[in-house]
Amino acid sequence: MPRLVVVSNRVAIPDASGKSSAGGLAVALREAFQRQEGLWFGWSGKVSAHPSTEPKMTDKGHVRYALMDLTATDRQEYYSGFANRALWPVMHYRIGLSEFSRADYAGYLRVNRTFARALARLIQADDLIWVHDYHLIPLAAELRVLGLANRIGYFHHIPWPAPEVIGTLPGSQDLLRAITEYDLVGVQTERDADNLRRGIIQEFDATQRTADVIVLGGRQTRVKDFPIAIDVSSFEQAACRPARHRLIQQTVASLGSRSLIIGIDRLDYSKGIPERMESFERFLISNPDQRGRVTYLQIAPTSRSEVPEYASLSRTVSETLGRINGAHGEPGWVPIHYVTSAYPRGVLAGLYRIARVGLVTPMRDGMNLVAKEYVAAQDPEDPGVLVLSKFAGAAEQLGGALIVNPNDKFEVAEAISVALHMERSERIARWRRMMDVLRRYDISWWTDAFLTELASQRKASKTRSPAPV
Ligand code: GDG
Repeated sequence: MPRLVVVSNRVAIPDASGKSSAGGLAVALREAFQRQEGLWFGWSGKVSAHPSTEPKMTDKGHVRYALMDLTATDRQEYYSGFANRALWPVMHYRIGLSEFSRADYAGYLRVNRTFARALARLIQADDLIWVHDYHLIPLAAELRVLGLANRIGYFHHIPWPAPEVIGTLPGSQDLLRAITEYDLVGVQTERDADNLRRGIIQEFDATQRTADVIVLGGRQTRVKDFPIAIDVSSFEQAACRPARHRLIQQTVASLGSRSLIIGIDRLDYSKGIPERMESFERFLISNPDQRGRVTYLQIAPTSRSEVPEYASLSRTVSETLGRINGAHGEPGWVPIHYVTSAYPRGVLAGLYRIARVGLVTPMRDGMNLVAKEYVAAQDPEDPGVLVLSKFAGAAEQLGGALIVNPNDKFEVAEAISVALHMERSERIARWRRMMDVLRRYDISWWTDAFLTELASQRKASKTRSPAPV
């Protein structure tokens, strides 16, 4: 079995107990790494004045971790600048928020090149290389320049927008070409796959060999949807455990007979948090009988606070929250509870379970794992209702949710009302439909499907010499 080499912007090294504190990718890859020997390469998250060009190696279990530090300038240009201020907004259809700078773009390319040079020295001929996320799109092209013919796959965790949207970003043509240096490109939905294939075909003289395969300059790239999943059984179990945590006990006590509506998101403008608060306000205005009978808890751990658009979002959320609570609250009832700290996964699972409504209304989202976690955590005998944005990738799979347009506050408000009044039999039927999908396509399915497809790609017989991006 070939060795698995994972590359991601941030790397989660398990702690002394063997557990990784980070969720997401670490959970997803745990199983794959148990089956095959592996290397995980990426940024340590640390900044250093004179970072080594050699990664720092740490062995844990079957996995070797290879970590690179960045300079403060690299971090600013590659991570905060191009990846998070230029690429992220465009990928989420927020062209107006995208701040392109040539210096940032040069920094993004420079870090990808530095990473490629450090990584290439660690690669063996048969390794399967799996790169993750928008920070590292040019990595395969840089590895090919160094002569690597390995099978290289890329998974894009966020949406891939329509060609006319990605085309607004300076440098997007280079990125589209660079992406064709991968053998397999995984995206979250069929819509993303279609956008990316059309983008490549429109921009270059590329041909479409089959529904999934694009050929450019004699090299073929398969572009396919692999909707990311969750570890369903571990979420079910976590949600069943007695609620020992102080926050769950306090929440249950403070709720009394009130229904709980929950939202959990990184504090990011793609998640639609102020818009959701305003939809909840619309619900209160349209349903005066519900005043004092529902509480909306929004957990939104701060993220990317060094990026100005995120600082501005934080202010907008605080203002919206203050205005709504001031206008509608009463002594003894605060309509919206808002916390910005992060909580352990077990606590989140417990909160999902006691929430009557899961309110997941991003303006645009690659998948949205919170939607899936909410469903997995429900009590099968008395499940809550998921209200889900049509612009979350998860909406393609979770047809049992109440699907809404997050731009329409009246529609979201109406869905909240329908969810709160839904009969138990309908809640169960909808929940079962969604659980069937989650169980069939769980996290093991996701890693297996991607890696099996990557392993079945023909190894490049020659490396075309791509123009370095
Ligand atoms: C990107 C894409 C795609 C949240 N608060 C806490 C906490 N979380 C966890 C959730 C969930 C994860 O963070 C968030 O995942 P999402 O999928 O909702 O969103 P992004 O972070 O934007 O992730 C997204 C994903 O990649 C995977 O491909 O679905 O579309 O944007 O697991 O539970 N976890 C803990 N404490 C918190 O307070 N422990």
